[in-house]
Amino acid sequence: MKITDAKVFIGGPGKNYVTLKIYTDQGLYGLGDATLNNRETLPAIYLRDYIIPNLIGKDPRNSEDIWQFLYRGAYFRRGPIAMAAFGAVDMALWDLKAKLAQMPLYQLFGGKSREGALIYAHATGSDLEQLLDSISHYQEQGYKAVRVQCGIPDMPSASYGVRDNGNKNDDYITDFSGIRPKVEIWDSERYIRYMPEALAKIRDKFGPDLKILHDVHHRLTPREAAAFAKTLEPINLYWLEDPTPAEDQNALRMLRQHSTIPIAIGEVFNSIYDCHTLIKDELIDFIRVSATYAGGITPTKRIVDFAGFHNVRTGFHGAPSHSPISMAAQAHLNAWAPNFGIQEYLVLGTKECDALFPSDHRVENGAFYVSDANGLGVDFDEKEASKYQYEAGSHPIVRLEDGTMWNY
Ligand code: KDG
Ligand code: MG
Repeated sequence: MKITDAKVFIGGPGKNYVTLKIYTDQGLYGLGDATLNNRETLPAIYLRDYIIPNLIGKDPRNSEDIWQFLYRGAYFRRGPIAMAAFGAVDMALWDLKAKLAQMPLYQLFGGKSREGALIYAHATGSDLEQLLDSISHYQEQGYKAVRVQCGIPDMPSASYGVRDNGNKNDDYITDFSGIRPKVEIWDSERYIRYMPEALAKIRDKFGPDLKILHDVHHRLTPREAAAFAKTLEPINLYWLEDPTPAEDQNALRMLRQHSTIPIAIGEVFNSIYDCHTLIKDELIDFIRVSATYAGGITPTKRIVDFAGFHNVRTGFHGAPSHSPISMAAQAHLNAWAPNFGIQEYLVLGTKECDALFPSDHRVENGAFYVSDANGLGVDFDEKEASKYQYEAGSHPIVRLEDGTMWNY
């Protein structure tokens, strides 16, 4: 069996999905995702200029060797651009492998450990009242878990993760008006003062069963995060995400010494080496890598297995920019993983997205049910794809009130 060709597509309904399609001499094709939010053209160029010419003629069944070829062969290793490109190839090869075996992909990992996999949505509000309404909206749809983000009184700009367009499933994190980012102003003191009170009111209103998650988006210093985490303990969060900058892994050591709050981190990690110390030293409770940025299913499955040795559960990234192909790859891992925790989920919900990526995966009552179709169980409609093209977008950047750059 040989790879005969591969193509990269960029675009989607209000999102710049980067989709790889690998063709073979047996008529089967595999699909992979290389969407690197706000830098989408870069993995696409890596795929087109280097990777695809090297794939032609290779046996797609040798997915491990092809992954090692891409990773070791690059010499200058890692980084999100390269790993997203490798991730797309790896997903497409697993898709092909499972199609060849005529099985849903999870069967190749060891079958299902569960039926529905718990998911969480993003509830947001520019103030607490709006946030409470947004949480009710998701609860009414059957969600058992929500990430809650809220505007902070007297903060000059919206705080992280606050939508200004209700509860729609669009990529509200990206501003598609151009490549130059808007500026948001951040104040950690006001945030630390207000957020515990807001979270306590949420717990009071929704009772003990709602799983409440909150994302700090890397904005606190280690000492601030430790103090903040201690005050949140009575609220019983499901997790506190990215409390400190992801590069400073010692920060979590400090946090652990001061608080028992569950910590989730890893959406910006792109290799097992980024996760290694945090998992081995049991400094986190949930690992948040995504199958795209971590380099595909092959390395992500290794991370999941390693995490399992240390009681760390999965909580894969699934931001609004996340492609249904990457989500399908994660859904198969979620169905299998003995140490599954939760899945962030903001993909479906639009007719256009379902038309571009037809699948029988389904969401019901706050859980994701993986399709039993062969392979990843998601297709890609090229005719639909021809309606879309790349649109430049950006995340906001963040500054303190005196103009100092801060972490987005
Ligand atoms: O592109 C950036 C997003 O992926 C990120 O802001 C989303 O923090 C995020 C989350 O938890 O989904
Ligand atoms: Mg996050």
